Amino acid sequence: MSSLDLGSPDVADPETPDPGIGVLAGITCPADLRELAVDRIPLLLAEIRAELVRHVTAAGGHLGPNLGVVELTVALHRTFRSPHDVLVWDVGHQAYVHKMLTGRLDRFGTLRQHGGLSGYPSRAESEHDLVENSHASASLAYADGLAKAFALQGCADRRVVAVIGDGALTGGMAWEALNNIASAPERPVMIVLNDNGRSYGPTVGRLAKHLGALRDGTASGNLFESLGLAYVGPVDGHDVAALERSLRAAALLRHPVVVHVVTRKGEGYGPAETDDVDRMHTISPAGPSKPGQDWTAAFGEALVRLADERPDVVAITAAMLAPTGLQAFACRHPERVFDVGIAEQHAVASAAGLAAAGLHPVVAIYSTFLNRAFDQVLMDAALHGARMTLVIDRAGLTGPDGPSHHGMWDVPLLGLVPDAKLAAPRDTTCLREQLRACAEHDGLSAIRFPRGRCGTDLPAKGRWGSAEVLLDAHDADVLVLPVGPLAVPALAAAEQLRGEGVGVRVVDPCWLQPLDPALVDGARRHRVVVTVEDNAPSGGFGESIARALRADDVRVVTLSLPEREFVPAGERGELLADHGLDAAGIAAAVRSAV
Ligand SMILES: Cc1ncc(C[n+]2csc(CCOP(=O)(O)OP(=O)(O)O)c2C)c(N)n1
Repeated sequence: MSSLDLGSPDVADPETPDPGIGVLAGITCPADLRELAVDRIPLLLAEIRAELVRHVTAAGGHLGPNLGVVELTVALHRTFRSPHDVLVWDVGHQAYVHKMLTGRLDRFGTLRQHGGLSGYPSRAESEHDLVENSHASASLAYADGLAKAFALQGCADRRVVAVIGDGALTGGMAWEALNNIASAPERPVMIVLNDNGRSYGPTVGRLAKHLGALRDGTASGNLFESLGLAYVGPVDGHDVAALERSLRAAALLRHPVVVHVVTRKGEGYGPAETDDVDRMHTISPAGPSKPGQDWTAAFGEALVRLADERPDVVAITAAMLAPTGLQAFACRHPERVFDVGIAEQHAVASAAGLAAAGLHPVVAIYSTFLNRAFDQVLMDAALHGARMTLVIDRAGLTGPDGPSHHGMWDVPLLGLVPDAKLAAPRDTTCLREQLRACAEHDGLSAIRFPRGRCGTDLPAKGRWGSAEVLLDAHDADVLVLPVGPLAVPALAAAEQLRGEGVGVRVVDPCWLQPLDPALVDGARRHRVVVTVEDNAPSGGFGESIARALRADDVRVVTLSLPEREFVPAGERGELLADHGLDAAGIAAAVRSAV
């Protein structure tokens, strides 16, 4: 077969004609792709790239990773017979092309929208999707489990193929799985290593160096072969024929094997190829950006100020330097920022080590990924009295990334950690003050804020201990306690209710744990207390208030996300409204309680 690598035309180049979707529209399932004449493939690749760019630049999503796997996805579906053979996509953010080729092209325009296609594989959407967790480094464990099951069930003809990026390969889970996969030569799991040298930014650590040496032929050994895995590659990930040859050769080995595929993130789209920050790993929808600073940037600035005064402050990220706002700190104090790879457990446990030696580590992490490191927070940090700060971004409803990305478990989880303090700022002034207080705390503390813009400051009118009164109403017997920026809809609800003759006091608790006794005392002077939070209810703030007021004659209404349910994708504002956490929902809850 001759090489099909034509060099990707730049779909952003105005000189490049729009290829349409003449070939792509004819692919309704992978079998169509296998029957496609080889000379049609270059046009198919161009059509896929144009569709990716057209839709993702308009609606937002993971552009760079998908542009990088166009040829790889085509080759995988031409070589294997999904769903009989199982393709497991690590993270799943790079599965857009897979969606187009498995019968979802007509709905591609609904990607990541409320009621539309998920931004990750989705079992509800297709029999070709199996794993939708979107938390990195888990694909090899799934593959190991599937291969074990197929062996026991006598389905040895079903191939298991995991596609994992070099970034995801830095995660501990991947290595636990490799240890298992390599020890069973009779179970031929195929690991397709999609090596583009990047996570968001360049992949860090010694493993990344080794992959680089394997890529350019200067490695003195081969880590995978040393483990007992077969190794095929490196193969040009933008050459479909070469990919198909390598995948077939690897399948014929009937042995656990790593196929080392070298790709370029953002391939074929100039603005992505030249984006130094993250190759357009993920982009926002087109349109004017909303005014004001976002929470991540506000945290980044506050941390730089703090770190300028406190040489003991160091920062840790699990492969998300820019997305967690640490870029400015890294430019100013590069030696005080540690990117540990996609390794949240290591991030927290190594932070405990930094703390044990007298530094003050700040672990910047998305709420959903903190789930991975709960044991490290509890045992490695809290049990040892580690003085450290967790900065939890994307807390609460996050939006279009869906159930795996909503930050709805950090409050309940941290509620289990003895002596941990947890703050939720409502605006940037609070963020700065609370970050400082966290860094001064003699133990583990955390601060949580959502995705999006911060809005204007909401000044306090008074204090109840560490809680801040935002709206006082003479003789009010209803108290609303909003968590963090939910102060905004709470104040709007109070305004509406005032017009109806219902007096409402709004107090920002500021610290969700431990509960300030002054807040509890103030709350018990009301007939109705309404708490508002966008996290899971069990172990949430509302539950602690209700527990604290259990012996009092106070009606406590707790507004939160639903109990033990995964929340689907949607815009944050839309989802808040769906769950009664907007001004109208809060006002309605007060009306029915009084
Ligand atoms: C446990 C976990 N931590 C962080 C993330 C956020 N994240 C999504 S993709 C990504 C980088 C993945 O890099 P790689 O596996 O090399 O894939 P690429 O995007 O380069 O194709 C990260 C850090 C995640 N999904 N899961």
